Amino acid sequence: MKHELPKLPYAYDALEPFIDARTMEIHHGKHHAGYVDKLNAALEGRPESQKSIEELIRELNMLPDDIRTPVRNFGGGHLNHSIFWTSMKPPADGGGGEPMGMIREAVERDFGGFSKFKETFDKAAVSLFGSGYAWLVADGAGKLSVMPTQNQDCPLTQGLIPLFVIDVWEHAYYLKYQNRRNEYVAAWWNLANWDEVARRFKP
Ligand code: MN3
Repeated sequence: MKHELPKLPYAYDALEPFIDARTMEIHHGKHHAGYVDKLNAALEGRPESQKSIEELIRELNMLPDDIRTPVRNFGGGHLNHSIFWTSMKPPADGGGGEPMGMIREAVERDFGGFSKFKETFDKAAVSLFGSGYAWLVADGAGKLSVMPTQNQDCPLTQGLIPLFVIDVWEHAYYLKYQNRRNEYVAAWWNLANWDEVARRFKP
């Protein structure tokens, strides 16, 4: 089974002005595509090539030594970007705003309110040193938390369920925002896909 670059669920320019089309084109068409190619190359001829990307990342620490690092980096890159694209929705289609229903209730219960959640998430995204991601995750009991991960690590490896994610590698924002990661993170909230969070959240 070959892993494939997923099609974006919107056009490259659909997240303008918050994320520019050129950044999206390079990020999806070059960075993400590169991870998929390198993952396929690392798994070629191996029995692990039959596993889904979710299985590989969930079972990362049980993989044979010689493929664990490429799966961690390239497989993580593939899965994390797949989650990142669907964590966003064009503002014209209802991206942004605040969650409703069950997610709203869980956010209020576990963070003490939406603004406190947002503050925690912003801090994780802005203060992460180097390259990585900030995540909203749920544990097996449905309790929400925010966590940063370094490089291409994914919360799934720790048994957590990723609900949404912001990519804070420089390639995600540098063309438009240069070193102003805080401005990118602030703008990103206009794209938050709460419908996808609700779909992934199964307490
Ligand atoms: Mn990226």
